[in-house]
Order: sequence, then C-alpha cells, then structure tokens
Amino acid sequence: MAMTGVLRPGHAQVRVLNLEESVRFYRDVLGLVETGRDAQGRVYFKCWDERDHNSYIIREADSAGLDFFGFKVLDTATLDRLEADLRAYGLATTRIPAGDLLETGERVRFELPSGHLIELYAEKTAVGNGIDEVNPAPWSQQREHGIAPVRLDHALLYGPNVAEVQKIFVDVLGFYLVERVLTPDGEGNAAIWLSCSHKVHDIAFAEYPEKGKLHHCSFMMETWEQVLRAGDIMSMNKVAVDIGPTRHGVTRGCTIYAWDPSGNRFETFMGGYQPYPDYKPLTWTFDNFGQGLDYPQRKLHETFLTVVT
Ligand code: M3P
Ligand code: FE
Repeated sequence: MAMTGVLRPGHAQVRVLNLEESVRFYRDVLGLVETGRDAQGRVYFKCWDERDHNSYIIREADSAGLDFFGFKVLDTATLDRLEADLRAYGLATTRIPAGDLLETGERVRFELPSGHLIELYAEKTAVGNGIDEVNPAPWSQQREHGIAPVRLDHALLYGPNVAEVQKIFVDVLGFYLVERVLTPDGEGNAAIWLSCSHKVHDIAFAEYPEKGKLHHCSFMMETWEQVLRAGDIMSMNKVAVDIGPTRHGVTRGCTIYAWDPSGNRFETFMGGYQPYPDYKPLTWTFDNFGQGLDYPQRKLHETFLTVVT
C-alpha cells in the first residue's frame, strides 16, 4: 500500500528499576544495540535491522511502566497536519523540542482517554543498520548478539475508554481495525488491534480500569525458529517467561511473552497475516478469548488479564 501519514511505531520509553541491570538485559540478552546515553541518564537502543537512531529508551525510576509510545510520520508537513487534526478533534497537544530525545526531531504529544501518552514525530537520524547501502549483505554481525529482534513491532496497552481510543486512531490518525475481542455481553470491544500499515497490528489496546498501563512492547523475529531460539536464550539467562512459545489466534502471530528485570512484559513475535485497510475486521467472542491468546492451548492465561506495569 502507499504509505503516507503515520508510518510505524518509532519509539517507546520504558521505566526500569535498576538502570545498569536493565542495560545488561536489553543489550546482552535481548540483543538490542545501545546507541546513546543522554544528560538525563536515559539509555537508547535500536534493533539491529532498524535504521533510525533509537526505538527503545529506558530510564531509571521507582516504578516500571511506559512513559510514552511514539509513531514516526512521513514528514513535517504530515506532522503539522496531524497535530491540527488532533486539535480539531478536541485533543490537547504539546510540542517537545527537537533534541529532547537524542537524534530525534520535534515531537507532538497528546494523551489518550486511556491515559497513555502518544507522540508523533517526523525526524530521527538515520544511522543505518550496519549494512552497506550498495550491494548490501542480508545481515550484519549485530544479528549475532543475544535474541536480536529485527525491529520494535507493536505495543499492547491497557487502560479505560478503548472505544474512544479506537475513534482517535481510526478517524484522526488513519489506522484501521484489524481484529477485536468482544466484551462478554457482545456490546463493546474488550480489546482491539489497529494497523497503520500492512502489518497485522501496529498498536493494540485492552479495556482496563487503571489508566496508562503497559501490557507489552513487541519485538519482531524473522522466523519461528528464531522465536524458539529466543526461548532458549531466555532460559539460559533465567528470564521470567510468561506465555509460550505458542501462537496467538488473534493476528496468528507466533509468540513468547516474558518479563524484563523490572517486570515490564515484552514479546518476541513473528508472523501473522498481511491485512489491507479494506479488510473487514475479524471478531472474537469473549468465550473464545483463550483461543485468541493461545491457540494451541485454548487458554486465557490469568497473567494476560492481570499483570501490567
Ligand atoms: C497479540 C499480541 C489475545 C492476545 C493476542 C495478542 C487475543 O496478538 O501480539 O500480543 O488475547
Ligand atoms: Fe503482541
């Protein structure tokens, strides 16, 4: 499809309890590439095959969780237009100056009715993926370190007012609904999966009473074998695994959910199908939520509903 408007998830800033322990985890176990540190003490990472300077930023704090989640948009004209559209819709926006995040341009930030801070930005320095731009090799040495996902793929966020959140993403930001799980009475959505691209989801939300919660940030692996290898590396490093390796019914993605040392859940993920914006959304009834989460086991794992940061 012609990609305009919002391009993709670009960055997540996550709070961790112990910075250096977390750096060792994200760099050496998950295998992200450390790309910088700033005056506030934040540590910046990217996945090996991402080309922009950073996609995952951690800062030390007293509680785990998500500070904000950012999407890259096509260009500054698109950023200005989307900011105007958000304001016309009735949302307050603030501009964060270029350079506040390393190698990142001006950001437009707004708060969703779910309590999450979402950002849009047009510029982040392209540092490349360590592979030549002329006659490129298929991968670089950076893929040989830890789990080594190729990119930050999506996030699942928990909070109230998911119906309003859906309207903002669909009516203002140009996303489309790919799948949903109905509430027990069938009247509303308990969870929604939204795409701004050809991916099966770029962001997802589940209805939850507390505002601004993180369920997981997801990192894309290239193959199912790489997901299994991620599970091996998790066990070798005594990482706390939540669910999997298994396959989600929703999205058909193959997955492991696990926790970082601070209790932030992350996912190593591959697959799913490739939807288009004209596809009719797929619907799961609440009694089939278990298959949606874990298709082989048909199990609605308790932690999926209750453990968030
Ligand atoms: C995902 C994901 C359900 C969970 C689905 C999860 C239906 O698709 O990417 O994490 O419970
Ligand atoms: Fe996921």
